[in-house]
Amino acid sequence: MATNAAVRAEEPAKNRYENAPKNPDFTIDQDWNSYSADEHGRWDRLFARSLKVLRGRACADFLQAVNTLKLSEGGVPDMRRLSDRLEKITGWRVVPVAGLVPDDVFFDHLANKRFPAGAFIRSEKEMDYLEEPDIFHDIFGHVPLLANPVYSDFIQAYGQGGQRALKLGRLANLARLYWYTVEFGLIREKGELRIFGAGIMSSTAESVFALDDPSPHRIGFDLERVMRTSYIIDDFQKIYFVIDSFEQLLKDCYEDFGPLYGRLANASTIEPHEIVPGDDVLNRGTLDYFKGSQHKAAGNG
Ligand code: HBI
Ligand code: FE
Repeated sequence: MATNAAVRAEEPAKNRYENAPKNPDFTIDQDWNSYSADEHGRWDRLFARSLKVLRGRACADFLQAVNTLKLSEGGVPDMRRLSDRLEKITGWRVVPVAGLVPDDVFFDHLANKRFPAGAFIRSEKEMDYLEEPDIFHDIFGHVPLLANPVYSDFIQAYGQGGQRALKLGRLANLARLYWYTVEFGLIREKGELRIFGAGIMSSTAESVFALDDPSPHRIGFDLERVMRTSYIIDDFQKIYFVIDSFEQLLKDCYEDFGPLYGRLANASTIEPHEIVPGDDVLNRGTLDYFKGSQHKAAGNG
């Protein structure tokens, strides 16, 4: 009978940065030299596996930025060196954190063009699914599009909007906007659907499901409709929203959210399986995937 210590010793540390000393803004030292060959190798396998699926599925800006930012140079990226490249393009930097940080801290970083990225990399048994965003989800999924000036302005505006939404008690509505665009958004590109959301980008299974599977709804983006729509966090999405361009997304979100928040206070929540009058329906999903009793979770994979 293995003792607890022996069992614990077998369990790889879930997140070896969990107890790293934190600065007041929750940033930590990435300590890039501490990554093991195993961890570098895992990044390379995740990277290669995702790129194989994403050619023809990810939006052009994403694929171009992966090269511009030299994410393909191999191994876990050194956030300082990556930030030096990114900063020259859009003024953004990537800052290491141990994991999720408090909302107000997160928004303050985004409002100041700093993207917080988890420093830990998922364990071998979490290759296809993990709860918390790890360095692969945050850097491979989120960072490339920060090299796009219009999109990175949207993320900065989201940070500023987040600080205001916290004060107005409307965070749940704003988090839905983030969820259905930054995490799970699709974009029309030369008449085809392409991926831009990081949650899809960093999950090979969802990269296929979101574009090809007949199960989910695919609806044209509408700001108020998105902010009324609840979401599920531990499986594929039942509904994906499609934007025409990052310019359209930024323009739609430049309005003063005050009156919008007023209308949302009296608006009912729309469930993700619903299609409602006024929806620009690109695909009325069969929802078959969600009828099966056992379907795999997608998470921040
Ligand atoms: N912290 N590190 C990190 N990454 C996130 O994506 C994140 C966070 N804290 C809060 C948060 N996201 C969301 O709750 C807000 O977007 C609402
Ligand atoms: Fe994310």
